[in-house]
Amino acid sequence: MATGVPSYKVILHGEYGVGKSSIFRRFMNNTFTTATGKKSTIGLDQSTRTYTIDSQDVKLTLWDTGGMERMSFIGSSYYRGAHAALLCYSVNNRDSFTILSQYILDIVMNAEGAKIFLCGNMSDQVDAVSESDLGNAVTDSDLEQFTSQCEDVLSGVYRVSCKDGTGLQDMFEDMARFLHRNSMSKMTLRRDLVQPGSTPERDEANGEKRRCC
Ligand SMILES: Nc1nc2c(ncn2[C@@H]2O[C@H](COP(=O)(O)OP(=O)(O)OP(=O)(O)O)[C@@H](O)[C@H]2O)c(=O)[nH]1
Ligand SMILES: [Mg+2]
Repeated sequence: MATGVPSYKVILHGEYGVGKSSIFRRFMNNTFTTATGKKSTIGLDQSTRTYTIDSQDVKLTLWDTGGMERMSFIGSSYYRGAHAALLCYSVNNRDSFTILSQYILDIVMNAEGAKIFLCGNMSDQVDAVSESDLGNAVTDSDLEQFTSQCEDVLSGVYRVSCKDGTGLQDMFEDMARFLHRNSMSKMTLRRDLVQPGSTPERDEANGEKRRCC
């Protein structure tokens, strides 16, 4: 059995300009900048933080790319081994929201088995204005409709603001908790299936022992 601190890879995904790199920066060193970081739009960034979940240290590694995941040469390493995707949109931009189903398909096709967390960023821009001035914003009923349609696909739904920091740190910790508990429950299930002293099933076709992985 592998030893060491459990580690979970989470990739950022979503339309250009929704705040993926800003989320990454909040994760990395809890900062915010209004300047679009050139570096993050041309390459891959990754940062790791440790959380204590159920009295155990757990590592979360967040990966960011400025839309380069759409290019196949970076795509495979970006998606490879991802335990989860943080699918981002801007609550102030309906287009970034209506395109989410395409991104979900993309994740399902490229990062098989990855959990999907939904993150509506830029809540500061919407919370500050009245209902009648919402304009291009994503409404609560838009979100409710979408999340009920995708209930089975989404492992968590968050609303954050990178500008004022609302919801970010809780979101990261919640993802770490979800991924770790999910992994632990899978291990328990596996242990329950292979009872000590039991004989692994034989392949009926050739009488050989079946490989488990
Ligand atoms: N008001 C406000 N602005 C934000 C927030 N998050 C990000 N921004 C701004 O939105 C712009 C785009 O943010 P980025 O983090 O570069 O977005 P991105 O998704 O990484 O963009 P690409 O890498 O080009 O896909 C920047 O000018 C940020 O300062 C937020 O929560 N509130
Ligand atoms: Mg970026």
